[in-house]
Amino acid sequence: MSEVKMFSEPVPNVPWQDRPANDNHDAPIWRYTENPIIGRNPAKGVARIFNSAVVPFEGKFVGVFRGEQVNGIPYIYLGESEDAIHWNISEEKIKFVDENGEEFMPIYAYDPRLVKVEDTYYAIWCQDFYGAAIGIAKSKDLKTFVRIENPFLPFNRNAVLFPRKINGNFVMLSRPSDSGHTPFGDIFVSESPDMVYWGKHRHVMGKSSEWWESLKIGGGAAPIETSEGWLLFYHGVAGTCNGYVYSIGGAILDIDNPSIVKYRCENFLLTPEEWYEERGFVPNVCFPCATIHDSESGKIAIYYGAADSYVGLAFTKLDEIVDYIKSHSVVTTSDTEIGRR
Ligand code: BMA
Repeated sequence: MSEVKMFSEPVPNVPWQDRPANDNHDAPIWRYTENPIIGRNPAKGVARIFNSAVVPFEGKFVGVFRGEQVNGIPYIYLGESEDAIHWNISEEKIKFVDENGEEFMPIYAYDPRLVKVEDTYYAIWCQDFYGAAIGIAKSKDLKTFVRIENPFLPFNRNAVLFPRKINGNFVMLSRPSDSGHTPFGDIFVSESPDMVYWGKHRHVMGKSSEWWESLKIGGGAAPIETSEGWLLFYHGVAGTCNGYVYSIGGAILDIDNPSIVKYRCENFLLTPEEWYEERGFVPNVCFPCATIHDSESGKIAIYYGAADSYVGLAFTKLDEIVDYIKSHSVVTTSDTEIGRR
């Protein structure tokens, strides 16, 4: 097995369970046996939590959770945990404010990501801006969230920030879309010197001919910096005669120019097969939004929304997943810049 290095802070208390001895899955990624880690009605007024993101914070863990209120409107709730498995979800929505500290709430907010760049945490979500678009807020203490400029024009979803600047700029993946259930979609990357002005837009990768990602794809967890490149867990969607099926895929992007796909796994890494993934508000959805990873041990815990109803947890090891992605890599013309290669 190759020696792959992870460049990030060690997180010795990363949640973990060893791979079961009798696990027959092809990809080296396995579910937590006590899934789902967040079940229905997790807080007063919140019917379901899914598609949520977590980070290590002061020896513990904090997360931003997509909570579907009992009136059906999604919002973002803060949660805290000692072990990153058992979560206390606040009953209050996050109160977003503007630069002057005045309340500034989106009409709705869903599919949040949470990424630390330098000394600041950025929560990024999908919201209404005359249709589906991306919202961002910054926070130093994970208590007060100050909204900053919306990065992109509508329609867009699945914005995922890289955990460090590249060549001096903030870097963000996104997935231009329509304002509905979007039967198309590729991953693009954009840069910003200040988190206000975004440009240098590049295509990263498109849907593929593999059935599980043949309709559309979208960024998932914040990319993990490794000696092989940026390790990206994303979602790929198949359009079946019975609706969309969301699986988790893996790719490795060039470390200095993440619009270049170095490796892309032709196989899904995780696809709906457990009851909490196959059955729920929207069946057959595995939707990754975050990882917690430990650079010392190479352990990676992946947080994913399941069936738009639950939060699931899966595990992998850096060496094993990188080897698997590399040995099943198929990079196609949909992964290259038009007119460049
Ligand atoms: C996408 C998003 C996700 C959701 C998925 C499956 O378009 O809205 O929040 O998990 O559909 O319903």
